[in-house]
Amino acid sequence: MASKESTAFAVNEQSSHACDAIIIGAGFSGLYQLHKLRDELGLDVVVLEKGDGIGGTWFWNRYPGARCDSESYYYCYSFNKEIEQEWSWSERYPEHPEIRKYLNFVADKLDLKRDIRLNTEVTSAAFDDDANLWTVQTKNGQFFSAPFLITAVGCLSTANVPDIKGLDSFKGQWYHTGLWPHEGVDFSGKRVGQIGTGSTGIQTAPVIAEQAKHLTVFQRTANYSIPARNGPVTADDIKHTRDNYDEIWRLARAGTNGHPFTISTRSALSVSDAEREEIYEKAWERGGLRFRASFSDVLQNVEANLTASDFLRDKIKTVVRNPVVAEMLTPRDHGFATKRPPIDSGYFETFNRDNVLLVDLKAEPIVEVTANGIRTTKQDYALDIIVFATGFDALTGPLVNLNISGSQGIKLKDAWAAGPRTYLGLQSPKFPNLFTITGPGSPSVLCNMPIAIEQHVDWITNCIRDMRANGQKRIEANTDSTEKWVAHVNEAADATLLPMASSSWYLGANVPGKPRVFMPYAGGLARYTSICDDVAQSGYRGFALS
Ligand code: N01
Repeated sequence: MASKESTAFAVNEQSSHACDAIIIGAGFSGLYQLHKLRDELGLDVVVLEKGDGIGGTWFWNRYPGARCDSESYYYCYSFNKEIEQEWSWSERYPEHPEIRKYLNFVADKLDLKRDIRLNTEVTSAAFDDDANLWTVQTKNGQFFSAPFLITAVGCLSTANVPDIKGLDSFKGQWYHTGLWPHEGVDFSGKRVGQIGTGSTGIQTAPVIAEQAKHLTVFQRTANYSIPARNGPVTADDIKHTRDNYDEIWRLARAGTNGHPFTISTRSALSVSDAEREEIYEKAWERGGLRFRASFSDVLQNVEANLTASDFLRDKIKTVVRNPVVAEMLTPRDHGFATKRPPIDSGYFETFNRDNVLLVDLKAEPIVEVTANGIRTTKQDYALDIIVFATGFDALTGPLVNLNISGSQGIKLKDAWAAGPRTYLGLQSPKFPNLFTITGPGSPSVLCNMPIAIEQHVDWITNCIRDMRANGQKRIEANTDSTEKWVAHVNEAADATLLPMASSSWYLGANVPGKPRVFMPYAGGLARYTSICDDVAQSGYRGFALS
């Protein structure tokens, strides 16, 4: 373990804390990283967490209807058999309080909380080239220093509140779904306006519509959605899962998206129309993200994709009674799953309610927020509450906002001005000893997150272990290997239809001014894992170690 003397930073001794590794964020990734470094490598580790509780994305996203889109039995850790056998989920898609309860259960079981500093927001991080040391400053004036800095800040944690003229003048209340008040919001008797129809908007609209006097949904881009078919988990389900966990995790790691099911090997174009319809119908009835796996080429071939898109477009017509509204809700500008596909509990049905109105922002863009509501180019909508379900400055936002300065003072914000440049999504040149869990350039958001997180945390832990064993103090991604990796990330994306959705947050398109770069690695989790393993086994090819 590093001694205080060897790592102490020359700032106010009263408020400085020296350790072996600093982790930023106490969600799924921060908790597991703490456990690995502290309990397996025996390091002195501190986790700095902005919130006053643990849970990461599940700490902040408490909007009505917030649930997980992966199924509960695999939206959890796989590294600990006791946790696996002791924990029981109550629903197929657990609601946010249950996921927080799970993470607290894990943190208590592994005694993690003693090394987590809550209410500790990082305001900057700087690398000292001479000492090979990161120093992190917090909003409450504390300094932490360590040779290793690991970001565990999530990919979707920087709320994107659109800069709409007049918002300050609004007399009602407004909220962003990703920063939801912990005490909840009382919608009873209120006229609510919701902007945004991504996964979040699609989850929250049905619940708000039930509680509010009236809901107006302002839609910029119509979206596909598959029914979640949520329901209780039975005792038989729990037993079956517990008995089969080894196989479940094997399948999850062997696949493209970290889900424990296989993608069909058949092309959507290789079967008759009737057979294809039957396969889609079964997948629709089963519900959830598995719909994507119905055929091998839904995300590879435009014609194959069209079969899935058309099937889902037709479903909207069968659910929504008013044909004009059904057409407004029908996506025409992108293919199914080229943007992250939402799953829902009664989303399209919501538009059959008398107290719900759909506004098409393509036909009547928002002009401004007024004191009393939202004004579009066509009319004024009187509102008491505005809900921004407008997503996030994804992947890069949470990292750039940490105000990180690397070697020779270079700022991450400048290094990534034209888009993120990482080697394996794990490191960026000029930022030695900084590891980014599920960083841009890794499979991250294209996966069931806990599985992607575990793969990264295991790799980082092994890397630090190897460095210590070899007496190495510094690791830095080479520029050359990074450029090649960035090219490979683009190539992997271009082998799919994913870059075709021009409004996708995968491309940064949802944030005005953000460079249009496809950010996650679309080559699949299994392939990515084997590349990372190979790099490690080769003695960390592509990194400079000293
Ligand atoms: O955000 P989004 P999200 N004016 O960016 C619209 C994960 N997630 O929070 O498409 C008007 O997808 C925007 O319109 P457009 C999941 O990975 C997971 O819904 O850009 N509208 C879009 O309709 C998901 O993909 C879970 O044209 C504006 C919406 O707001 C990711 O989080 C649950 C606008 C934003 O959709 C993000 O989902 C929920 C503007 N100025 C989310 N700006 C679980 O697994 C944006 N929009 C539980």
